[in-house]
Amino acid sequence: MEKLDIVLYPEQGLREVCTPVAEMNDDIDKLIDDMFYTMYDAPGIGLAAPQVAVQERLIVVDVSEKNNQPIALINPEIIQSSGHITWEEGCLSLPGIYAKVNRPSHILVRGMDRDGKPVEFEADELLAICIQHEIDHLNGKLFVDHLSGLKRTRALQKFRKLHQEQTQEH
Ligand code: K2U
Ligand code: ZN
Repeated sequence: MEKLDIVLYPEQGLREVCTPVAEMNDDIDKLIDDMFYTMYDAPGIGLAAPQVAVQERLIVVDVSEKNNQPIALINPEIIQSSGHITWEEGCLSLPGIYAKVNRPSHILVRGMDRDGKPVEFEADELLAICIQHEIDHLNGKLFVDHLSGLKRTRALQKFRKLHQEQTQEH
């Protein structure tokens, strides 16, 4: 297991549409282990491959209290969505920035598991939010992109200010 570096905004890779995983192999399997390790260490409840500089369609999530319900999804797609939910989101690639985001509260998601088997399941509430947040990453989208112009501008200005101070401190 290896802790991977998490890519920070405005790295270009966070704005790219990621490539589908062609086939399961040992490299992807190790990457999944390293992504879970990195996510739990952050700590976080989700992580997408482009956040660790891998431009492939792979996400890991675990929204359980005890960090014991890991879900790895390869080439995930949202097949159906319904309902509405507002949640104060953050992002490991935009540390220190939080904002309320509206998303569908119920989704039907399809993909492949780490054994290469097709999976399809329904998700609600926080699991639905987390999977949507991670699939956004695979499409080069960040949670701040769901905000209105002024809120988005203010959030990114705050991030730049926070981050510039850290850069200048070193
Ligand atoms: O993709 C990421 O950056 C990890 C995100 C996932 C996420 C954000 C907002 C809402 C749901 C999932 C977070 O940084 S994980 C951090 C976190 C921890 C507890 C609750 C919400 C977010
Ligand atoms: Zn994120």
